[in-house]
Amino acid sequence: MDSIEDLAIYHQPITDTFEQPDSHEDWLQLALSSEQVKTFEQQGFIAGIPVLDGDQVQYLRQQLDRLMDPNHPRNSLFYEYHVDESEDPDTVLFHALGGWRIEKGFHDLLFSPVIRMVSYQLLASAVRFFHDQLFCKPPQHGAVVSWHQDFSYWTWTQPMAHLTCWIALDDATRNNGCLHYIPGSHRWGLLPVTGLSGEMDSVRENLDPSQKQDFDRQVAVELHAGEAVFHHPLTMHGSFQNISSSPRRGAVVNLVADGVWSNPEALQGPGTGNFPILPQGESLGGEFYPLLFDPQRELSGEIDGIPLVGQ
Ligand SMILES: O=C(O)CCC(=O)C(=O)O
Repeated sequence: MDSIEDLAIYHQPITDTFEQPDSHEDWLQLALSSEQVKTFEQQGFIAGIPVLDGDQVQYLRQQLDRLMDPNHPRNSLFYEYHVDESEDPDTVLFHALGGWRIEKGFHDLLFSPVIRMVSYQLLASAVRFFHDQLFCKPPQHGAVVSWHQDFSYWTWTQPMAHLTCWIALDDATRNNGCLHYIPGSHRWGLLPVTGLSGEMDSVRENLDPSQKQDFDRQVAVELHAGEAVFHHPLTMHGSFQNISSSPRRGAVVNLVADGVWSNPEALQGPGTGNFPILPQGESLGGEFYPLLFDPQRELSGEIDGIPLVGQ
């Protein structure tokens, strides 16, 4: 049998899909403003960040079609693969982790200069890739993603210095199941896992009355295809059903600050351990956790004028 090529061995772009900045000035053009960084700090998310142009969206959609075929010759490289992860038999949620190892476009998405720069600003640190995800809801019967905090799935890594970038591959609207957020919920502290695609509201059983009230302030984040929303690892978010006549497909890049280490002693059940796990105490690195942005390497350490979280 032919060996299956695993793109994880490449820690640099394989295609020219994403033009890389070649000057300090180019990097600065991509940076969030200090107002945007403040919004992230206050709300726990920042939306409407352009990541992909029209051609890049088309290219990734074609690659996604291939990845959604369970007979893809490299399907075994996925960390996790669910043709349908919905607990409701009447709705469908395609969810998969690890596409970056399989198709070049999704591999190179990690190296999007916008994602690299914005992650640096929001983590205020050198940035490492954590893992990727695909969330796709078919027309008419796309499932919910229940309200949750991402870090509840990630306690096997410490300290909490994580970030999620969700990229729309279709226009994401209220009708087709765009993400919803509870502003300020990143200050609630960590809540337990209560299911990915079952009851939309199951997390509520763990909330106090004031947190339940905060749900009245939930915000729908509608995005154009190619735009992204970045969120904090404790920000409460979820998405409702797709009842529209078009699909709602999203790609996710999850990131960590360089130095986050492996804590498998804290693995806690389904959905929390399907990653390449490193020994207890070892910093994330090696084949599966490439360094994506190092301010010394990319900016020669000249970071004046770049707004960072916590400044
Ligand atoms: O795509 C969705 O609806 C959910 C995405 C999500 O929960 C995440 O990226 O953390």
